[in-house]
Amino acid sequence: MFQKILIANRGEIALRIQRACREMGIHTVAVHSTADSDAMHVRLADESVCIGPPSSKESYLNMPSLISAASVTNADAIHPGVGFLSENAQFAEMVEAHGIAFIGPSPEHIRLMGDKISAKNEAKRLGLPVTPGSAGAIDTPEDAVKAARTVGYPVLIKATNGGGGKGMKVAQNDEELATAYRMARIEAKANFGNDAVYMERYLQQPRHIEIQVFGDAHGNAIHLGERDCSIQRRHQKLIEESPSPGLRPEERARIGALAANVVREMGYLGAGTMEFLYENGEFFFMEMNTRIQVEHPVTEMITGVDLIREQIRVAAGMTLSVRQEDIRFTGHAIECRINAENPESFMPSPGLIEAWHPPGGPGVRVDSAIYAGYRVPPHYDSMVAKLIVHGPTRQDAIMRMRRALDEFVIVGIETSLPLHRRLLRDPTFIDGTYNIHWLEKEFLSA
Ligand code: MV4
Repeated sequence: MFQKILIANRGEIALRIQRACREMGIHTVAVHSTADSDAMHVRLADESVCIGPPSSKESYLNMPSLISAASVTNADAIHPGVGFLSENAQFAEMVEAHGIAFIGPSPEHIRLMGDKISAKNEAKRLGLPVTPGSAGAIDTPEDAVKAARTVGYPVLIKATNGGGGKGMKVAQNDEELATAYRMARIEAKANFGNDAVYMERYLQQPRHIEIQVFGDAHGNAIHLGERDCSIQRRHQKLIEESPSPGLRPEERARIGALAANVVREMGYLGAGTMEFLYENGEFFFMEMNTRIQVEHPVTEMITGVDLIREQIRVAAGMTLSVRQEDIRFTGHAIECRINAENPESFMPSPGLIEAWHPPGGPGVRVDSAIYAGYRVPPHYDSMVAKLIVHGPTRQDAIMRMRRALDEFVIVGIETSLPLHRRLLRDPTFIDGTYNIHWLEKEFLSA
């Protein structure tokens, strides 16, 4: 097992990883920008190294700085956390080349899944249902029209190296397709430095359902059920829950088994998430994230499995500590992401935390790196806390979340707490019939 892990991240996920390390008897190294000298992840680590100025590009994304920090502290592994370099194949390669373990899948698997066309082809080859679409990249407007004949309108043009919805364009007919195709290529080039695009059938009212998967280096592969992440605005998730209120247990078992089989066939190592669109009882694979995700706590709450601990174990060559048949899905969990932002305009609201009183009590978990007197810096993601609740039923979890949101006091900055308090009282949220468009098209525009 590793002696010392460098955590190449900040905020609540850096604390989450430190906690797992401490419970495993592993020393931790924090890294931080000059804007984060007072951050909780620095205070709680065994050691810390300043890796650069405030801008992420020069600090948390600075590969040579991170490798040097690991070398001078004698760290034997690096955990990349979420965001930043967590899905950067080149970084994973560089870490390994320095004789340091990268806590994540192989660079080859990161690369394979980073290209959305190769990810989809691999998923299809290994038995997952995929969205009907073009066989590969579409190189000319004429080929786009041809592809649309077989795919069927409405169609969606997506960037091969895309993510976060950037460079996606819908077209209802040949005329719209000409514009959509051109625009998608321009946006893809601008955002991802690569103008390759492909086409899919556009699903109009799907839910976003993702399956947590895990593999070890001994041929074991498991799934840990789904998370419903349909409540999102501009591709930023606000609420995640498990189980999905739109899924039957047989459907979970079926798609979960298919997802775990892909992991086994690929020889995939570590945590992964397979994202699907779900519509009219059908799943369509979209992409695979090759990292731990922000919303992993909802899965931990219903399965009792410590996902960060499993990541560390399998990266060190140990087996997964649970087999599929040991995994029980118990009760219901909901996570609300609390951001430092105006609850109506969604404008960031960094600044001094004057008072901080997180909720507690049965079935309540708060993952946060905030404290009273802390100044939320303007340079990074605006999420300041994840509030996660667990209860025997979805109804219990909703009542518990309402109670916890009402207890939560954050003074000094604007937060999304008031928005979540309204959401947890909305009839459509309560009946669980929402889809990916509900928040923006109905809740926020009402
Ligand atoms: C889609 C889709 C409908 N049909 N693909 C958005 C982000 C990117 N990862 C994939 N996305 C979508 N792909 C087909 N064929 C609708 C979306 C989409 C979406 C997906 C998940 C969560 C929220 C979303 C919001 C808008 C569009």
